[in-house]
Amino acid sequence: MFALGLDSSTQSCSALIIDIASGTVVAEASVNFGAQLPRYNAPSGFIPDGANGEVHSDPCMWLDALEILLQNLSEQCDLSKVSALSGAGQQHGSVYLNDQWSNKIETLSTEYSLTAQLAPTLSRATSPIWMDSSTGDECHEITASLGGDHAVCAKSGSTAIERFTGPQIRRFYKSDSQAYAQTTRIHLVSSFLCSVLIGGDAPIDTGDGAGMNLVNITTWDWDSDLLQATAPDLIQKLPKIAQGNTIAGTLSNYFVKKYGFAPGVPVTIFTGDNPSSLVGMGASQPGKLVVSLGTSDTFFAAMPEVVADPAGCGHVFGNPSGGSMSLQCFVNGSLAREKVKDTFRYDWDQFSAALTNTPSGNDGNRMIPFFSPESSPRVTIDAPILNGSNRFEAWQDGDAAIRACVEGQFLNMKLRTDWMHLQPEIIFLTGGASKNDAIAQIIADIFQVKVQRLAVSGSVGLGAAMRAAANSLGISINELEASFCQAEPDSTIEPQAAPNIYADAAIELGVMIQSITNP
Ligand code: XUL
Repeated sequence: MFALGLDSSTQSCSALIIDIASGTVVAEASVNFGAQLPRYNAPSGFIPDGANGEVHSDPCMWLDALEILLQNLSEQCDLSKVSALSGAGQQHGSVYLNDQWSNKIETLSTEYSLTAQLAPTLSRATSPIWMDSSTGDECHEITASLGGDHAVCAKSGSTAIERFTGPQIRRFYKSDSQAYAQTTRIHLVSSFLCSVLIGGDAPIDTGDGAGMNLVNITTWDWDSDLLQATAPDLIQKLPKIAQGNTIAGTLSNYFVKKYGFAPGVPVTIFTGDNPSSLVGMGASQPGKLVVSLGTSDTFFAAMPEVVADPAGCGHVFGNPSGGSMSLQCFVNGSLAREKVKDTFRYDWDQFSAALTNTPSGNDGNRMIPFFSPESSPRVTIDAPILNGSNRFEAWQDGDAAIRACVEGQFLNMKLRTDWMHLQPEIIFLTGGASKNDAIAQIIADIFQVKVQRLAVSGSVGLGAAMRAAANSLGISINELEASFCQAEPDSTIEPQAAPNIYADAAIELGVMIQSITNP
């Protein structure tokens, strides 16, 4: 039994096919938008140099990539063996369709490409994506209409955010009301691609849907106040919201005829890339946290109960495996670690040695390690704040500065995620810096829980394939996790520091942070 998982991300569209019986990945392919589809002039997957913070992509590029990808997969593997399919899309991006859409999508012919048939159904030529920051005014308007940040966050799981789809829709309505009026359907990237695959309108799942500032996280349905604050007649233009285990339909004949899939393959509704990654990392049940160390550091976890961040910095999304998940982004990630390293002209080995040479708690030397405006907590700042010995505060103690930076990052992460009421049993660490044992040790000590590195690559596509297998082939998520989400050998790090060291340090850093957020 094969399950196919698709991942339409910012720079590429990838897929993998898993064989449930052998617990292996049997085929993998990826299409890089910039390199393989240069005619869209989007070297990094989006149209560069947009005005006023606009960042758009051409949805036809995503369709062309899907076709190249399936062609490539069909050359590697007999696609008639695929018996379940699902996928994920970059979150927040939206596709605007006109009154030809519903007919065209049901009558796709293999004589023409997807793009040739669906380009005329777009009521907006390009799609705003998650990198778009042009909607500051619209966020203010939606917030004012609801009565403040707290109200928007309590209802939708996030404050009004520039990249979220509701503010984007409002900007479209305000700037081109005629094209908005001609729009009969608005899809997310995820639900758009799912619709194309089933040849009909697919629902939006609660995971990706919660990234719109339009879905109520208590009812998991469209929220009438948010809809009203966003744009007129919006409810008629949106598909249904559904839980992640919903089967959207079966694969359309277009794909059966063109790529050799068997007829009747069930397609599970798509979700956002982050919710899909939660599943692919083996963390879809509460108790398992994922910390991804990248340009920015990201924290996500299945939540035992639905609560919104009272500080309005975090996000609540639906968990594709049921319930909800949290996501919190820390802008000052790898770049901050690198800046401190470079200040002392250390290489990465010296950076790691500095962590080993200094004690847990860093003799009371503390740093708010923000080199640029931070989102968790929201603060405009351009240089770290140091508190400790004279040498340390004067940036003369390289080893202490490096430990203070890493401790500061993860003490802040602990403080900012307390609202999620998690009871962690394990942290799965991923991303570039996750291989660094000294950083992993500090994370284990601060959270007082064991840290493990997983051998999973492509967790978004894998999560999609696992969801498809769980929903359509009757395989339990536990069984799938045991087969596909393996830890790297010798990758487990147990906490070593006494719990009170970092409990006290968190209080001290909390006071420092409070003084810059509420001066
Ligand atoms: C999440 C977010 C990004 C996108 C693209 O809120 O904006 O992670 O999902 O990956």
